[in-house]
Amino acid sequence: MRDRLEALCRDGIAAVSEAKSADALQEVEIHLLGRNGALTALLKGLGKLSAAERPAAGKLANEVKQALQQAVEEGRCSLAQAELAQDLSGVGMDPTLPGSDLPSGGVHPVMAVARELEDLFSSMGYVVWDGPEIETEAHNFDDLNIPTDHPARESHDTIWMQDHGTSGRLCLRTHTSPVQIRALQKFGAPLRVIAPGRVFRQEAQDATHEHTFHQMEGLVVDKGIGVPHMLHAMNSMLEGVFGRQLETRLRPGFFPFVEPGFELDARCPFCKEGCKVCKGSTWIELMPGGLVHPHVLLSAGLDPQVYSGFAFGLGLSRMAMLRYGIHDIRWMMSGDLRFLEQFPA
Ligand code: FA5
Repeated sequence: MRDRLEALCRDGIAAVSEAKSADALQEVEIHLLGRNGALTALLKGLGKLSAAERPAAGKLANEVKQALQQAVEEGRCSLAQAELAQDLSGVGMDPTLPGSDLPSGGVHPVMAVARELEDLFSSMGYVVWDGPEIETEAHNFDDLNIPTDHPARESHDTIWMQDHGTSGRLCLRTHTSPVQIRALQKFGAPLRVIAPGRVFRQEAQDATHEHTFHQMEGLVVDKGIGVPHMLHAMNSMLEGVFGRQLETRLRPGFFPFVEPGFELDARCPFCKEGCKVCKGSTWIELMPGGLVHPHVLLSAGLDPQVYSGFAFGLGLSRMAMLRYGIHDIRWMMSGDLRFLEQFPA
C-alpha cells in the first residue's frame, strides 16, 4: 500500500506539472482526486489491511491527498499567471511590477481615544450607548433638573432648532448628559453605561473651546453607590488612557443634575508655569462628575430611596488633546489633512 501511495503521489505531481492548460489540469485533478479517481480507488483498499497497518497507511493517504491538492492549486496559479502575461504581452506592460499604494484613511484622534475608552469600560461591564444629536428640551434640560431660567438654555449657549418637535422645543444637544435619562428609561437599574458623542454650543472659540466637540458621559446606578466608586471609575479611565496615574485634583463643582458635584482637573502636560492651553493655571478642566441627583432618578422612573449613582461628563476632545499633545482644539474639526495624516489607521 505504501509503495502504491508513494507512486501515485510522484506520478500525480509530474502529471500536474505537464498540464499546459486549465482544462488539461482539471482533467488531471479529476483523474487523481475525483470521486472515482486513483486516490479513492487506493483508499478502498485500506479496509483490507490489518488493524496494525491501517493507521500508518491512513496517515500517508492523507498526506498524499494534501500534497496532490497543493500541487493542483499551485499549477492553477502558474497557468493563470502565464495566461495573464500572454494577454498583456502585446500591451507593453509588466504585470510583475509592484502596484502603486492606495491612500488609506486613518483614525481621528478623538475616535481613537473613544475606542480605547469603549474597550476599557466594556471590560468593566459598561454598556456603550448613544442618543440623538438633535435633542428635546426635556431630555437636554428638564429631566436633568436644569431650571427653566438657567442661562445655559439661552440662545447664547444653546443652538435651538426652528421647528418644534411633537413634544416641545428641540435643540442640538449641548452635552451627552441627556443619554443618562435615555439609557435609564431604556435599561432601568442597575445600570453601567458610557455614551461618547458629539455636542454643540454657541461658544467663542479658543485653544480649548470649540462650538462642536466630543464628550463622553458615564453613569452608574445601583444600590449603595457613592463617591469612592466614582473616583475609582475616573482614575481607572485616566490610567487606562495614559498608562500611568496623572496628577489630578478634585474640587467642588455645581451641576443641577448631581449632588454633590465635582470637577476633576488634570495637570497641563504642555507647560510647568502656565500656557495658553491651561490659561496660565497649569490645570486643564477635564471631567466634571458627581452623585446622580434624586430628581434625575425620579425622571427616569427610579426610586431615589432605593437607588443611587454617579455620573461624569468627560471632555473627550480635551482628553485627545492631552493624549496626543495637540495644543489647539480647533485642529480637531478642521478637516485639515496636514493634521489628520499624522494619525495612522
Ligand atoms: C457638562 O457638559 C456636564 N454635562 C458634565 C457632567 C456630566 C457633570 C455628568 C456632572 C455629571 P461642562 O459644560 O463642564 O459639563 O463640560 C464637560 C467637559 O466638556 C468640560 O470639563 C470640558 O472638558 C469639555 N468642554 C466643555 N466645553 C467645551 C468646549 N467648548 N470645547 C471643548 N470642550 C469643552
